[in-house]
Amino acid sequence: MSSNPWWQHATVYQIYPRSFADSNGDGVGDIPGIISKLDYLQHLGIEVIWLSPVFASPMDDNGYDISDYQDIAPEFGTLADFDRLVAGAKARNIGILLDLVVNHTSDEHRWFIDARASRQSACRDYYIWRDPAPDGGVPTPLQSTFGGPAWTFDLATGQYYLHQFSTRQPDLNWENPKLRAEIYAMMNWWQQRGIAGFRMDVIDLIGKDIDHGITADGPRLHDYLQEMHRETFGGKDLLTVGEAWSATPDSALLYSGRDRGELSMVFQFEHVTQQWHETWGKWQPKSFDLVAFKRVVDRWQYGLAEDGWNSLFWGNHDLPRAVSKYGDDTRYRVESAKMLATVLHFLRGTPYVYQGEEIGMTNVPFASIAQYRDIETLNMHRQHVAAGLPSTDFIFGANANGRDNARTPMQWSAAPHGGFTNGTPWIEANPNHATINVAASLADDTSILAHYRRLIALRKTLPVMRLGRYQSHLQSHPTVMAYTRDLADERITVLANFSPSPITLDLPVELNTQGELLTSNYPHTPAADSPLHLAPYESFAVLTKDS
Ligand code: TEU
Ligand code: CA
Repeated sequence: MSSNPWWQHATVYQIYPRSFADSNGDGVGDIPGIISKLDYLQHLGIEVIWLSPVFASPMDDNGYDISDYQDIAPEFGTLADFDRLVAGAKARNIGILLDLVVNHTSDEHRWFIDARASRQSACRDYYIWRDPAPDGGVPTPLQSTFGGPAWTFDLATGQYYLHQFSTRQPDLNWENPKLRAEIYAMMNWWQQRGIAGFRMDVIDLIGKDIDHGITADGPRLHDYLQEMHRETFGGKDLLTVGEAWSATPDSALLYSGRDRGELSMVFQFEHVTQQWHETWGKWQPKSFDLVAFKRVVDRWQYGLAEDGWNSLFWGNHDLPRAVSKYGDDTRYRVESAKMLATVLHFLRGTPYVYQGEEIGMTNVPFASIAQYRDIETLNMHRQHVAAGLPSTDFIFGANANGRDNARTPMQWSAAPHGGFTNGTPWIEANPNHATINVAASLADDTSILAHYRRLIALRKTLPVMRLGRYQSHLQSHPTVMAYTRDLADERITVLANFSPSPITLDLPVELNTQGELLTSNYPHTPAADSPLHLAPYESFAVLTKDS
């Protein structure tokens, strides 16, 4: 791996195809819709698009249940459309990351159809089958992430199959070398089509040892990733990022260490799960604790300072909208959205922008379960209500943390459905699209969009922003975050007020706000001397050069 790979100074934009842009009025986003927005993405300045799955799928989990890895779902388009997207993006210096979902397939994949036909089928061992427990019940007590047991009985062959997600997402058996070879061949087939890399779905689960109750970080995980590296993207200068909910700074070094021959980086979720209720998880979220959050940032910035590489993100298609979760999506929506962007984009790592984050899209206040579409939310609603929780209480949790918050149509204009479709969208648009939309943002050079363009442009020109050594300050301050980045004689100082109240701050001597103001979310220039006054959600970054 070269010492300064291209993806260390790239900014990635995640697209959820179903909700991005609908080109044919069927209410479902599609690839021609994405192609029609490439000029907008070029204007934003991003260099990579992470494309959530567009492959053939019965859409039980919106495409994360694949029935054919080498074909495009008709509702999203055709292989020819995909090739046009890759070519159109390349012409704008944008690479396409594909979503590799190989912990499980759809139950409509030909491998599974063959596997469940008989115990002697050629693909039987591509999946994980176990006999019933002595009492005829499930082989192990493992629960699915989407609720209920992780095992389903197959009457025809008299065995249970494992599915860590929905019953229609049977887990693949990575211990089978023939299966692994088929997956590597599929990956190489897509590489031939000019993609820039892979985002890998729940990749920390493929090394599972289910009989010992081990799902994540299993005994053979890194053997498989090193084999995958050798057989597919090794030496091809691609960006590979693994989704790993179990990752810690130490295990992240195993995935992304320079000489490990595995991945470029991982997505870790410690800043997400630290806000979950011990028992009810994300359905009863705890309030945001900045000091706890800063501790996680320090762990990862220091943990991967010498080796490995961080991914940086607030949101994605599974998480609530950043400004609603970490900022204020009413009175200070603009100021807090800009503050969050500044805090994230000056950290050391590769930043990811989730569609709509760059215009400050918010969570959606759905009132009834009938408005939701996400299988996890619908399953969990059923389970919680069956356990006696009033539906309204569950909706409260779903409003805060449900995955559909990220999946409402992209808001392009004040037109009906935010200009996402001329038809009826598969999920309702957020009513605030009348004011929060791309058209209004493009017309306003003080918009959140203009702020993101500035940050993305700075990363291309400032080596200290990409490679500077991270140092945190004010670790115990309850509402202010402060850190510096140093490279040679240059230092960037970042300060951010995470609260809706003005703050007066005695600046420690090592924090100097004098220098070139790189960005701020208020028109005034930050004061030079201490005490420093910060307005609600005020944030800025200053560049100083040693004289
Ligand atoms: O997500 C893994 C995962 O565990 C989350 O889906 C889950 O929702 C968690 O509670 C976070 O909210 C990946 C994909 O990102 C997700 O969209 C898929 O549903 C899942 O894997 C199965 O493929
Ligand atoms: Ca469509």
